[in-house]
Amino acid sequence: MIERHRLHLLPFSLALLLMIVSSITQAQDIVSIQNPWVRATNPGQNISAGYMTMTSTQDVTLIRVKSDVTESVEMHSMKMENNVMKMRMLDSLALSLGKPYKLEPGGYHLMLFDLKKSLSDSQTVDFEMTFKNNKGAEFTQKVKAIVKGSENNHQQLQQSDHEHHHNH
Ligand SMILES: [Cu+2]
Repeated sequence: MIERHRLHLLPFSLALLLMIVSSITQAQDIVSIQNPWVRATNPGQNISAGYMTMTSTQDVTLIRVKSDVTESVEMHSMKMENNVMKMRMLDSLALSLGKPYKLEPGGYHLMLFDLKKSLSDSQTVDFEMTFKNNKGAEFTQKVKAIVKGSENNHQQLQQSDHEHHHNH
C-alpha cells in the first residue's frame, strides 16, 4: 500500500523539480553577457576595471554588482572633459530590450576598488549582477570574467579622479 502511494507521487515531484529547474534557467537567460573581462593589475595597484557586453531580452536596470575580489564595485561612466578623463559613479544602468550595452575601456565600466589581491592574466573574477525589471522584481546573474591586459595598463586608471568618488 505504501509502495503504491510513493509510485503515484513520483511523477508529480519530478514535474515540480523540472518546473523549478526551468525557471532558474530562464532567469539566467534574461541578460546575455559577452566577453566579460577585468584588467590585470600592476604591482602595488589595488584598483581595476571590468568590461563586458550586456544584451537583455527585456527592459531591465542593473542596480548592483558584487565581486569576489573586492567589497567595493561601482558602475562608472567615463568622459573627456577639458582634456581630462572624468569618471562618474552611476546608481544604475538601464538596458533596453535587445540593445547591446557595452562596458569598454574609455566608456562605461565597472570600477573595482580596494582589491583583496592582485589580478594577473588568466585568473578569473566572479561577479554577481543584480537587475530589476520594469515590474520591480529583482534577479541576479552570475558572471565569470577573465583577467587580461597587464602589458597594456593604460594611464587612465592612474590619472583619473577615482579617489574623489571613493567614499566607502
Ligand atoms: Cu572608473
